[in-house]
Amino acid sequence: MAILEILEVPDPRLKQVSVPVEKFDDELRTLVSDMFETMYDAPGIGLAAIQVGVPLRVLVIDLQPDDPDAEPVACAHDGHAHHHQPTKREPQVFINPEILDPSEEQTLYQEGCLSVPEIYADVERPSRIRARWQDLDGNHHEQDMDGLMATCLQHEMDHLEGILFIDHLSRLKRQMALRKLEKLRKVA
Ligand code: GNR
Ligand code: NI
Repeated sequence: MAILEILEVPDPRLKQVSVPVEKFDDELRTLVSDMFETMYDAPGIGLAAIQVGVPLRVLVIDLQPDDPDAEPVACAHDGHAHHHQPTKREPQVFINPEILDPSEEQTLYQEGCLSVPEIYADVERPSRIRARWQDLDGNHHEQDMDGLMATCLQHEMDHLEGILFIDHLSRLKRQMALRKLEKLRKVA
């Protein structure tokens, strides 16, 4: 297990189009477990492989990120005292994901991105989608999604095409966001 470095704008690797996974092997399992560790550490609710420099069509999502300020909960329900995460983790892996029938209805959501730190902006995306993907064993899944899950999956799918959420903004708003990030980096 390892926490990987998250690439940030303007790293050109973030503009790469990621390629489909063909081998469902131990190397893929290690990548996914390192991606979860990196995402929980950040913390974030999603991560695409290209954000850690790997141009494969692999995403991890957990909409229940750890609250870094919360104390681990002591628990003895099975007679043995132990600690567990205060929020229940719901890790989900999406390999070679596709979006089917996006709704015409759009939703506005204030998005952020671990590769564009500390910048938040409203992005409009289809409210509901049907997603198709493979799991770590190569089995296919299909599911309807809405709410934050639909938004997050579309944000992550964009990374696979080399697109960042700021690319959905007007040129003026994108330039303002990138200048703000430059300023924040200077004081950091
Ligand atoms: O942690 C993240 N939060 C988030 C909030 C709104 C919409 C999308 C996201 S994804 C982001 C993590 C990230 O950068 N994934 O690529
Ligand atoms: Ni992102």
